[in-house]
Formats: sequence, structure tokens, C-alpha cells
Amino acid sequence: MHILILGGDGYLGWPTAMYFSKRGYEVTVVDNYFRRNSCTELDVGMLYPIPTLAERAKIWHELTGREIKVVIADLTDAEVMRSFFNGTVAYSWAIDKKFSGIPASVVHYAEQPSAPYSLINYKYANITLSNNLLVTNNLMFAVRDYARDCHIIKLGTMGEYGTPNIDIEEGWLEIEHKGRKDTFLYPRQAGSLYHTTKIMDTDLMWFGVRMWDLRVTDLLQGPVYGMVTEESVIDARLNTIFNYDEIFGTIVNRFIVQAIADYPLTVYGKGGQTRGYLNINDTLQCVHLSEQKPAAAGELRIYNQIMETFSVNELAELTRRAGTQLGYDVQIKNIENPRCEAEEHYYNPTYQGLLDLGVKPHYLTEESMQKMFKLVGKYKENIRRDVIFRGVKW
Ligand code: USQ
Repeated sequence: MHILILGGDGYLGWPTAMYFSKRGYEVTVVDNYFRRNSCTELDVGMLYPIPTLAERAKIWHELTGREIKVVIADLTDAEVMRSFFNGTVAYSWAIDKKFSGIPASVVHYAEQPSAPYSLINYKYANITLSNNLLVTNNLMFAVRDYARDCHIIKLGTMGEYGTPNIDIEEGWLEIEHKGRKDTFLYPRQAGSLYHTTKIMDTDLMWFGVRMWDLRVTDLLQGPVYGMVTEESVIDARLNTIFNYDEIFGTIVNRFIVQAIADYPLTVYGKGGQTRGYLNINDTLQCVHLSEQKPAAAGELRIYNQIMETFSVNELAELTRRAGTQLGYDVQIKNIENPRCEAEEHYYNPTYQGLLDLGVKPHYLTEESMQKMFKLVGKYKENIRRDVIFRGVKW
């Protein structure tokens, strides 16, 4: 089985590549180093340096005997995207440079993933819009033209739904209007330009499904947390990129780093913002199970990829309890919210589909947080307090 991972250098991309490789898949990863380059450009730091993608693939090969083929290239270039499906691909690193064949599945992570980044100013908004939409459109056309049977697994976001005052269904909503019924994509109202591109991606894919019978699974994820996975524990050089800054860090990872750095936890506004969360190991399970049981031709299958919900205040309290038991003096500080978002709201999403597929969730508990404290604590000396908060305003 050949699987193509777009955005294979990122927080989720690299762990996904190892996960599939370990399970016997032939894996090709592609990335343009957007995340690394942006970390350098914006001077946001990362918890520890990470080897290049080719170096990681070599380390993986030395340790496991398995090969992950690497391509460093920009997928907004349509010919680069098409090369993975028409056999003209130029590998940046591979032991066997022979074309692996048309992938049976493609996992699409090749997006600018940060809400604050998308709102730094118009320039970063444009980068977000052009990267995310062009990569998705290039993928749709490449699959349409060369590989209609290829299953597209696209990472979406729970943020597409926003925080509506009614229950959130899994992707679709049946509407009755003037005595007639039909089913539509659940209404969406994003809270950032990044999240808006995810809505547009879903619309592009839905178009491709209706026009050309593409097979698409859209995984609408909440914020992910965690550092190590089953595959990376064998060698710290295989660890995924870990950000704790305001631009690329997500809340749970940030709070743990803040607690260790003796920096009061940055609760934005009232802290009643509630989201669905999941452990990085559960992302891998979800993607794998979706790959094993693909969407049908002409189906846009949508799952809400979260395992539990928390408010910001609940996460801050949990971090404080976990940290205090380890001897940290964890302070919590409500600061003015740089974002434009509801700070108190109704939130009741459904998330049954992936559980039905067989996901075994890892929950966020004091104990699991303490494991993260211990892992992150090893890099305490690297933490830069100046990157934790910079106040990108909506
Ligand atoms: N928040 C704080 N303090 C902080 C950081 C965040 O109170 O220091 C709040 C935010 O205002 C927000 C919530 O925590 O209400 C989550 O923020 P986040 O930065 O962890 O996550 P978000 O910006 O929503 O984006 C992240 C990922 C994105 C993914 C999304 C899923 O960066 O790629 O799509 O989570 S979701 O949130 O469900 O849309």
C-alpha cells in the first residue's frame, strides 16, 4: 500500500509518516519547509531543534530498516502535485528512487495551520489563503486527472463550525423548509482567516465529490496536544516539531511550557472558550482507521475528530493541579483576549463516528499531563519567555 503524506515535515505529518511506515505501508512525504522557515522568519523558536526531513528519514531507516521517501517541494505548484500521480516525481531523498506508483491514499496536511499567523496582517492572510486553497485545488485536480480511486484524507478543523448556539452534528444537517427536507453541510462560521480557508477546502472537496465522484474523508480536528508517539520514543531525534509560542503553539502544549517556565498561564479573556481536544496519538489512530475504511466513490465523509471537550479555564486548572503535584508554582492570569471570539457560549458537538471506527481514546488527565511535564521539562533551558505572548490582534 502506497500512501502520500502532504506536509510531512509538520507537527502531525512526520508522526503520521512513521506510523504508516511502521505498519508496512510504502510512504512518501512532501513538504516545502513552510513551518520551519516561518519559525525562523517570525523568530518564534521551537522547544528543540529538529533534523531536516531527509535526515529524519535516514535516522528512521537506520533504526527500523524502513524507507520513507522524501520530496522537498512546493505543492502550490500544480506540476509538483501532479508529479506524484503521473510518475514524474523527483525524490529529494530515497534509497530506491523508482516511482512508488500512484498512491492508494493521500493525507493532506500541507496547510498553513495557525489562526494567529493568518491575522498578523494582510500579507500573512494572503499567504494562508493562497497556500491552503491552491494546494487543495491542485490535489483535487491531480486526483481527478490521474487517480480517481485515490482516497483523499484531508485534515479540516472543528473551527469550521464556530460556536453555534445549537448542537454540532458530524458534518451534515438535515433541514426542513416549507414542508420539504434536504441535507446540507452543517452551517459554518469560522473565527479566523485560517479557519475560513478550511471551510473553503471543504467546499472544494465537496465540489470534487459531486462532479467527479472523488472519495474524500474530511477529519475536523480540535486542537491537538502531545509530543511523543509510539514511533518517536525510540530516539529523541525522531520527535515531532514542538512549538509553544503564540503563533504555532496550541493551548495545552503552551500551558505546560508556561508552567515549567514559571510564566503565568495565559487565559485569554474570561476563559469560557470551549473546544474539543485530542492527543497526538489519537490523531494517528483516526487517520489510520479512516485510511483502512475509505470513503466510497462520490462520498464526502466527515468526522469530528475530538475525544473530549474543555474550556480554557478547565485546562488552566488541570495544568495547575498537575504542575503543583510535581512541585511547580503554577499561576493563572486572565489577560485581555487578543482574538475576537465568544468567551462564554454553548458547545455540544457530536463525535461518535471515529469511535465507531474503533479509535481508543487517550484522555487528558492529571497523570497524562504530568507525563508531558516530564518530557517538556527536559528542554526547560531552551524555553524562550519572549515568544510566549506577542498579542496578534484580530
Ligand atoms: N487560548 C488561550 N490562551 C492561549 C492560547 C489559546 O486562552 O495562550 C484560547 C484561544 O483563544 C482559543 C482556544 O484557547 O479559544 C484554542 O486556541 P489554540 O491556539 O489552542 O487553537 P486554535 O487557534 O483554535 O487552532 C488550533 C490549531 C489549528 C486547528 C484548531 C482546531 O492551531 O490548526 O485547526 O486548533 S479548533 O480550535 O477546533 O478550530
